[in-house]
Amino acid sequence: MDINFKGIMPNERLGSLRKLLEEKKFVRIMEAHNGLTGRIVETVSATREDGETVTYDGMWVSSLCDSTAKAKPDIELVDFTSRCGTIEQILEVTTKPIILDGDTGGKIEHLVYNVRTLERLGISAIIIEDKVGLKKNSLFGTDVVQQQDTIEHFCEKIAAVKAAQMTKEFMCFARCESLILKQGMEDALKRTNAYVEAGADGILIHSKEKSPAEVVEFLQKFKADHPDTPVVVVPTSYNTITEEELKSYGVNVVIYANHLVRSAYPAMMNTAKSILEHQRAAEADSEYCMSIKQILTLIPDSL
Ligand code: SPV
Ligand code: MG
Repeated sequence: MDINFKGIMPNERLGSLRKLLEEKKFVRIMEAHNGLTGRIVETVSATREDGETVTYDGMWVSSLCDSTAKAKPDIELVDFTSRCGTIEQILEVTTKPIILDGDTGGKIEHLVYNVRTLERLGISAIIIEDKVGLKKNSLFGTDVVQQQDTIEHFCEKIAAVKAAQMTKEFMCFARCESLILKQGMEDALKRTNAYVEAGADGILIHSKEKSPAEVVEFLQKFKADHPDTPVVVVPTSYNTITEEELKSYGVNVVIYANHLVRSAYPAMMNTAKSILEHQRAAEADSEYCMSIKQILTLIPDSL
């Protein structure tokens, strides 16, 4: 892994997401929950069949992954200071833009201070979701009790973020949970219209359906009225939809929200189990582990 990088100052990083969105219209974001995963998102590339080499454009600091990596539930238990600790680790070793999963944003009186902290760190955007009370992960859907905020109160939150930010580049995306909570398409459209009206720089529409149909219907309707408003999607459950399809429906940001933590955990479990089964490490070493030489030199000891 190449750790040689020039680094970046916070103000430059902060503005880089807005710039990317203006230039590319479509950006690809992967979750990072520590320095090492930040480095993976920063450096990994792949060459596709058509010869095009592609990379990730930035990082998502997911509440689910940040909590899971700390073995805590995704219920806003990991507090802002701790989230900033994770962000700091990623900032130290990367240069790409960072989008923070801001959960509900908490109390407006606290959120406005946190926005300034995020700007000082060089975070490009916060995404806040229209829920109140004890937040549960959206992918539980209606299996658990989750309460949506009122339109009025959530609009107040958005407006407060926009009024609090010091830079003109910082972005606030409003995440609508109407489809997750089975409140219907009309409710999703009514809310997202209001959120844009309140000053949101873009919206995130979430869904936990296997099929992308409801997201596609939303995109067609929303984009007809707001062709230039950035839209974010998180295709975790409707994972067969391709980036080309998302682009054709007007999506501007795709977030792969949890895939590094979900793939790392099974690998670690296999290693830990194998050693217990075989009463030695030889089998795990050859099957699941990189060599000692590789791990020692994965991160060079100088910049
Ligand atoms: C997260 O990654 O924490 C998210 C996306 O908020 S989801 O888990 O789908 O709610
Ligand atoms: Mg989250």
